[in-house]
Amino acid sequence: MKLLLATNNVNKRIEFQSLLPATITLLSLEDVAIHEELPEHEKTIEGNSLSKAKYASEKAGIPCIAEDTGLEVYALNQEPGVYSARYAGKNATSADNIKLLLQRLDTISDRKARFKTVITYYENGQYEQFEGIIEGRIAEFEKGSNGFGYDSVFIPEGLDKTFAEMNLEQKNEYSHRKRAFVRFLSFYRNKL
Ligand code: ITT
Repeated sequence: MKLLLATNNVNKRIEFQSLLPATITLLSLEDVAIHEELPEHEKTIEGNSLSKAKYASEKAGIPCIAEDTGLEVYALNQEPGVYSARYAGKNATSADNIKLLLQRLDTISDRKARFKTVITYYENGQYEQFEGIIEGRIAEFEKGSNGFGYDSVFIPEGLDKTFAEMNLEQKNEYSHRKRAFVRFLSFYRNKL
Protein backbone atom coordinates (compact mmCIF):
# COMPACT_ATOMS: atom_id res chain seq x y z
CA MET A 1 0.00 0.00 0.00
CA LYS A 2 1.40 3.39 -1.00
CA LEU A 3 0.73 6.55 0.95
CA LEU A 4 1.90 10.07 0.14
CA LEU A 5 3.54 11.94 3.03
CA ALA A 6 3.38 15.67 2.36
CA THR A 7 6.31 17.21 4.19
CA ASN A 8 9.48 19.03 3.23
CA ASN A 9 10.99 18.22 6.62
CA VAL A 10 13.45 15.33 6.26
CA ASN A 11 13.46 14.66 10.02
CA LYS A 12 9.70 14.26 10.14
CA ARG A 13 9.99 11.82 7.27
CA ILE A 14 12.63 9.75 9.10
CA GLU A 15 10.39 9.60 12.18
CA PHE A 16 7.32 8.53 10.18
CA GLN A 17 9.38 5.90 8.38
CA SER A 18 10.46 4.46 11.75
CA LEU A 19 6.81 4.08 12.82
CA LEU A 20 5.40 2.49 9.67
CA PRO A 21 4.32 -1.12 9.36
CA ALA A 22 6.18 -2.87 6.52
CA THR A 23 2.94 -3.10 4.49
CA ILE A 24 2.88 0.66 3.90
CA THR A 25 5.32 2.44 1.58
CA LEU A 26 5.63 6.19 1.98
CA LEU A 27 5.81 8.30 -1.16
CA SER A 28 7.57 11.64 -0.88
CA LEU A 29 6.61 14.95 -2.49
CA GLU A 30 9.49 14.43 -4.92
CA ASP A 31 8.03 11.06 -5.96
CA VAL A 32 4.90 12.89 -7.15
CA ALA A 33 6.80 15.86 -8.62
CA ILE A 34 5.67 18.43 -6.06
CA HIS A 35 8.66 20.72 -5.59
CA GLU A 36 7.04 23.91 -4.31
CA GLU A 37 6.43 24.96 -0.70
CA LEU A 38 3.20 23.64 0.79
CA PRO A 39 0.59 26.24 1.84
CA GLU A 40 0.75 27.02 5.57
CA HIS A 41 -1.19 30.26 5.98
CA GLU A 42 -3.74 29.25 8.60
CA LYS A 43 -3.82 30.43 12.22
CA THR A 44 -4.11 26.99 13.78
CA ILE A 45 -2.11 23.76 13.74
CA GLU A 46 -5.24 21.92 12.58
CA GLY A 47 -5.75 24.41 9.73
CA ASN A 48 -2.19 24.16 8.45
CA SER A 49 -2.17 20.38 8.71
CA LEU A 50 -5.33 20.26 6.60
CA SER A 51 -4.13 22.76 4.02
CA LYS A 52 -0.89 20.81 3.39
CA ALA A 53 -2.67 17.45 3.07
CA LYS A 54 -5.42 18.85 0.83
CA TYR A 55 -3.01 20.64 -1.48
CA ALA A 56 -0.73 17.62 -1.98
CA SER A 57 -3.55 15.09 -2.31
CA GLU A 58 -5.42 17.16 -4.88
CA LYS A 59 -2.30 17.94 -6.87
CA ALA A 60 -1.05 14.32 -6.90
CA GLY A 61 -4.52 12.77 -7.20
CA ILE A 62 -3.87 10.21 -4.45
CA PRO A 63 -4.60 9.90 -0.71
CA CYS A 64 -2.17 11.81 1.44
CA ILE A 65 -1.12 12.47 5.03
CA ALA A 66 0.44 15.69 6.25
CA GLU A 67 1.11 16.99 9.72
CA ASP A 68 1.66 20.25 11.49
CA THR A 69 3.44 20.48 14.82
CA GLY A 70 3.73 23.28 17.34
CA LEU A 71 5.57 23.80 20.60
CA GLU A 72 3.18 25.47 23.06
CA VAL A 73 4.71 27.19 26.10
CA TYR A 74 2.09 27.92 28.75
CA ALA A 75 3.73 31.03 30.26
CA LEU A 76 4.07 32.54 26.76
CA ASN A 77 0.37 32.22 25.91
CA GLN A 78 1.03 28.99 23.98
CA GLU A 79 3.75 30.61 21.84
CA PRO A 80 5.44 29.74 19.51
CA GLY A 81 2.56 27.36 18.63
CA VAL A 82 1.56 27.49 15.01
CA TYR A 83 4.54 29.79 14.36
CA SER A 84 7.12 27.30 15.73
CA ALA A 85 9.07 27.02 12.45
CA ARG A 86 9.31 30.83 12.04
CA TYR A 87 9.39 31.99 15.66
CA ALA A 88 12.52 34.13 15.18
CA GLY A 89 11.52 35.28 11.68
CA LYS A 90 10.77 34.05 8.18
CA ASN A 91 14.11 32.37 7.46
CA ALA A 92 14.96 31.50 11.05
CA THR A 93 16.98 28.37 11.82
CA SER A 94 16.18 26.06 14.74
CA ALA A 95 19.15 27.61 16.58
CA ASP A 96 17.61 31.10 16.13
CA ASN A 97 14.21 29.88 17.35
CA ILE A 98 15.68 28.19 20.42
CA LYS A 99 17.75 31.25 21.27
CA LEU A 100 14.68 33.49 21.20
CA LEU A 101 12.64 31.00 23.22
CA LEU A 102 15.30 30.75 25.96
CA GLN A 103 15.59 34.56 26.02
CA ARG A 104 11.84 34.98 26.47
CA LEU A 105 11.84 32.45 29.32
CA ASP A 106 14.93 33.89 30.96
CA THR A 107 13.10 35.47 33.89
CA ILE A 108 10.14 33.09 33.94
CA SER A 109 10.14 30.15 36.36
CA ASP A 110 7.08 28.37 34.92
CA ARG A 111 8.63 26.48 31.99
CA LYS A 112 5.73 24.11 31.30
CA ALA A 113 5.23 23.36 27.61
CA ARG A 114 3.80 20.77 25.28
CA PHE A 115 4.30 19.56 21.75
CA LYS A 116 1.17 19.12 19.69
CA THR A 117 1.01 17.30 16.35
CA VAL A 118 -2.06 17.09 14.14
CA ILE A 119 -1.94 14.56 11.31
CA THR A 120 -4.49 14.97 8.52
CA TYR A 121 -5.47 12.10 6.24
CA TYR A 122 -7.01 13.48 3.04
CA GLU A 123 -8.73 11.42 0.34
CA ASN A 124 -11.22 12.46 -2.35
CA GLY A 125 -12.38 15.66 -0.66
CA GLN A 126 -12.83 13.95 2.73
CA TYR A 127 -10.48 14.19 5.67
CA GLU A 128 -9.82 12.94 9.19
CA GLN A 129 -7.49 14.46 11.79
CA PHE A 130 -5.49 12.79 14.57
CA GLU A 131 -3.92 14.66 17.48
CA GLY A 132 -0.89 13.73 19.58
CA ILE A 133 0.30 15.68 22.62
CA ILE A 134 3.26 15.31 24.98
CA GLU A 135 3.44 17.51 28.06
CA GLY A 136 6.82 18.60 29.44
CA ARG A 137 8.99 21.60 30.13
CA ILE A 138 11.64 23.78 28.52
CA ALA A 139 15.20 23.19 29.77
CA GLU A 140 17.33 26.12 30.97
CA PHE A 141 19.90 25.41 28.26
CA GLU A 142 20.30 23.10 25.25
CA LYS A 143 21.20 19.48 25.92
CA GLY A 144 21.83 16.60 23.51
CA SER A 145 22.50 16.41 19.80
CA ASN A 146 19.93 13.96 18.42
CA GLY A 147 16.65 14.87 16.79
CA PHE A 148 15.77 18.27 15.33
CA GLY A 149 13.91 21.53 15.89
CA TYR A 150 13.29 22.19 19.58
CA ASP A 151 14.32 18.68 20.73
CA SER A 152 17.40 19.94 22.58
CA VAL A 153 15.31 22.09 24.96
CA PHE A 154 12.22 19.91 25.47
CA ILE A 155 12.08 17.58 28.49
CA PRO A 156 9.04 15.25 28.58
CA GLU A 157 7.05 15.21 31.85
CA GLY A 158 8.45 12.81 34.45
CA LEU A 159 11.88 12.59 32.82
CA ASP A 160 15.08 14.58 33.21
CA LYS A 161 16.49 14.40 29.71
CA THR A 162 15.63 16.24 26.54
CA PHE A 163 14.39 14.56 23.36
CA ALA A 164 17.81 15.34 21.87
CA GLU A 165 19.44 13.17 24.52
CA MET A 166 17.35 10.18 23.37
CA ASN A 167 17.70 7.95 20.35
CA LEU A 168 14.74 7.74 17.98
CA GLU A 169 13.36 4.61 19.58
CA GLN A 170 13.29 6.35 22.98
CA LYS A 171 11.79 9.55 21.56
CA ASN A 172 9.08 7.44 19.92
CA GLU A 173 8.04 6.10 23.33
CA TYR A 174 6.83 9.56 24.28
CA SER A 175 6.55 11.71 21.23
CA HIS A 176 3.59 13.79 20.06
CA ARG A 177 4.18 12.48 16.51
CA LYS A 178 4.06 8.83 17.61
CA ARG A 179 0.88 9.46 19.62
CA ALA A 180 -0.87 11.06 16.65
CA PHE A 181 0.43 8.36 14.33
CA VAL A 182 -0.91 5.50 16.50
CA ARG A 183 -4.37 7.06 16.25
CA PHE A 184 -4.03 7.51 12.51
CA LEU A 185 -2.89 3.92 12.07
CA SER A 186 -5.87 2.42 13.87
CA PHE A 187 -8.12 4.37 11.44
CA TYR A 188 -6.00 3.55 8.38
CA ARG A 189 -5.72 -0.19 9.10
CA ASN A 190 -9.44 -0.50 8.32
CA LYS A 191 -8.73 0.70 4.80
CA LEU A 192 -5.97 -1.83 4.09
P1 ITT B 1 6.44 20.65 6.76
O1 ITT B 1 6.99 20.60 5.39
O2 ITT B 1 5.91 19.32 7.23
O3 ITT B 1 5.47 21.77 6.98
P2 ITT B 1 8.04 22.11 8.75
O4 ITT B 1 9.45 21.92 9.23
O5 ITT B 1 7.65 23.43 8.12
O6 ITT B 1 7.72 20.90 7.73
P3 ITT B 1 6.05 22.58 10.78
O7 ITT B 1 5.39 23.62 9.95
O8 ITT B 1 5.15 21.56 11.42
O9 ITT B 1 7.12 21.75 9.95
O10 ITT B 1 6.94 23.32 11.85
C1 ITT B 1 7.15 22.80 13.08
C2 ITT B 1 8.30 23.46 13.80
O11 ITT B 1 8.44 22.75 15.03
C3 ITT B 1 9.65 23.36 13.09
O12 ITT B 1 10.46 24.44 13.53
C4 ITT B 1 10.24 22.08 13.62
O13 ITT B 1 11.64 22.11 13.66
C5 ITT B 1 9.64 22.00 15.03
N1 ITT B 1 9.31 20.61 15.32
C6 ITT B 1 8.38 19.83 14.71
N2 ITT B 1 8.39 18.58 15.21
C7 ITT B 1 9.36 18.58 16.17
C8 ITT B 1 9.88 17.60 17.03
O14 ITT B 1 9.42 16.34 17.01
N3 ITT B 1 10.84 17.93 17.87
C9 ITT B 1 11.33 19.19 17.91
N4 ITT B 1 10.92 20.18 17.12
C10 ITT B 1 9.94 19.88 16.26
